[in-house]
Amino acid sequence: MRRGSWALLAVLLAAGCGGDDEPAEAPAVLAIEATEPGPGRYRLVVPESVEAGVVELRLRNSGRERHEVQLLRLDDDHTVEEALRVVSAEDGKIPDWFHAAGGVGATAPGALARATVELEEGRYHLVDTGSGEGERSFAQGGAVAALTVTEGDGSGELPEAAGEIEMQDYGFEATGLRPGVNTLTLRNTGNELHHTVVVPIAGDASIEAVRGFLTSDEPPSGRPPVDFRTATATAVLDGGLAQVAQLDLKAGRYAFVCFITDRAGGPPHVEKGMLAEVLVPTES
Ligand SMILES: [Cu+2]
Repeated sequence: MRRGSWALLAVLLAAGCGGDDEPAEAPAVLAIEATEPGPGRYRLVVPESVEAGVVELRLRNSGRERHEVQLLRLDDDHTVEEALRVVSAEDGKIPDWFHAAGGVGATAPGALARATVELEEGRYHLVDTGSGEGERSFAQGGAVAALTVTEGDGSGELPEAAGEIEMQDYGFEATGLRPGVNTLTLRNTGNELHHTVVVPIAGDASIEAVRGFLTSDEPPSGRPPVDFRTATATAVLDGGLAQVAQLDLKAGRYAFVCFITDRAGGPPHVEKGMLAEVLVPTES
């Protein structure tokens, strides 16, 4: 069949379906721009408020580095400076007033990335926890923005996604992954905070070699079994939360890893077994 007839078919289906149904309510859109106003200076530009409910985040990266956005909801009067100290703390403790509410993963310069989150009412901050080649995170360089989520009717649901990554205490279940840009539900069904760091496994290295590499204090010898240059990561989610995000994958073997700690502190979750080998099959 020629391409043209597929396009025609799509038009016919669109015209023929759903005539009697109300159009699905589109989620509110929160436009975010990551900018670099000067050397070592970073900004996130975002509206001051949005209504509670399902919100589509659209991150436009106007800078030259890869940028990402993590949403944090802070209870009481806790400040974003305190929150950034939690993120970089050595002891790994995560206080009860600190909530990770998802966000947009690392986005290439010039690109527009989307993610959909469910936001409850509260005081939020957007922070860019990436750091490029630098020592300081972009958030420490100024990429921080406050966001008030106001009372809303809480309506709407996360959009349907073709695949899912479930994060548990302490493991991953991935379904429906394919080569290309995947739209995925990211679901934290555990009690602790989790994210998914997606790292290609090098060559025919075993997942046990990856585990040894990631959990050993010894300096690595020889070729690393994973390639962090092409790694990507999802935003962090509190236990019980879900979001939809895009993940660009190639066919092949990946290690899914979580480096977050328990709220009580302790080792990163990879040391509690939160590491999985995931195969993205070649499209049949
Ligand atoms: Cu975790």
